[in-house]
Amino acid sequence: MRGRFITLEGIEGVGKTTQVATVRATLEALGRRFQVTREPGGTPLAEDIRALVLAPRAEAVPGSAELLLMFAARAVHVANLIEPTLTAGQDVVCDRFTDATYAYQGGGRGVPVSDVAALEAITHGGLQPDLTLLLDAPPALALQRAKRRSAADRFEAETLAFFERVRAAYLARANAEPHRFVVIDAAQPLAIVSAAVASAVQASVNAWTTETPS
Ligand code: T5A
Repeated sequence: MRGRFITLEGIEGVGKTTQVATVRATLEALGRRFQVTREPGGTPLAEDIRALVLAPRAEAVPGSAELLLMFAARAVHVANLIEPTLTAGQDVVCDRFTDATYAYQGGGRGVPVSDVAALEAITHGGLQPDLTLLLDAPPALALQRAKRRSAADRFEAETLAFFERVRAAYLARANAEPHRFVVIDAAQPLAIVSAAVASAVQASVNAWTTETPS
C-alpha cells in the first residue's frame, strides 16, 4: 500500500522543526515506516537550491525568481525522494511543501496564484499531502522565537506586514481544504502544542488504517 504524505506548515518560528520530532515519535509508536524531509531541500541538488534562495544578498530577488527556484527544488525532491518513498509504502513527513509557496510567494510577495497553480500542476500534478498540520501563531511571537534560534535568513529579514500576509494566506488555504488541514494554535506552551500534533497524527493514521483499500 502507498505511504501517506504529511506536511507541517506555518510562518518561521511557530515550531515546525520542533514538532517534526513529535510526528516522528507518534509514527514510530504506531509502527509506521517513514522518511523525514524538508523544503526547500531534501536531496543534494534541492539543498543546493535552498542555500541559494535563503542566503541574504544585496541583489533584489523578484518573487517570480523565488517561485521558480522553489519549484525547481521541489521537482527534484518529488522525483527523487517523495514519490519513490510513497510508492515503496513508507510515509513522508515534510517540513513545508507547496502550501508554503502559496503563502510566501503568493500571499507574501504577491505572485499571482494562477502562476503558483500552473507550476504546481507541472511539478506534482496529482500528488497532494494527505495531512497538513498548520501551526498558527501571531508573527510577532513566532519571529521572536525564530530570532532566539539562529541568524536571520533572507525571509526572516522581512517585515511583520509580510508575515501577516503569509499567515492570512495559510489560514485561507486551511479554510478552503478543511479535510486536509488541522490548524493548531502554536502560541500555546510547547507541551500543549505537542499533544495537539500527536493527537492529529494519531487520528489521521487511525482513519487511514480503517479505510477500505480501493
Ligand atoms: N519558503 C519555503 C518559501 O518562501 N516558499 C516555499 O515554497 C518554501 C518551501 C525556509 C524558508 O523558505 C521559505 C519559508 C522560509 O522562510 P527554514 O529555515 O526552513 O526556511 O525556516 P522555517 O521553516 O521557518 O524554520 P524555523 O526553524 O525558522 O522555524 P520553525 O521550524 O517553525 O521553528 P522551530 O521549531 O525551530 O522553533 C523556533 C524556536 O521556538 C521554540 C523552539 O524551541 C525554538 O527555539 N519553540 C517554542 N517555544 C515556546 N513555545 C512553543 N510552543 C514553542 N515551539 C517551538
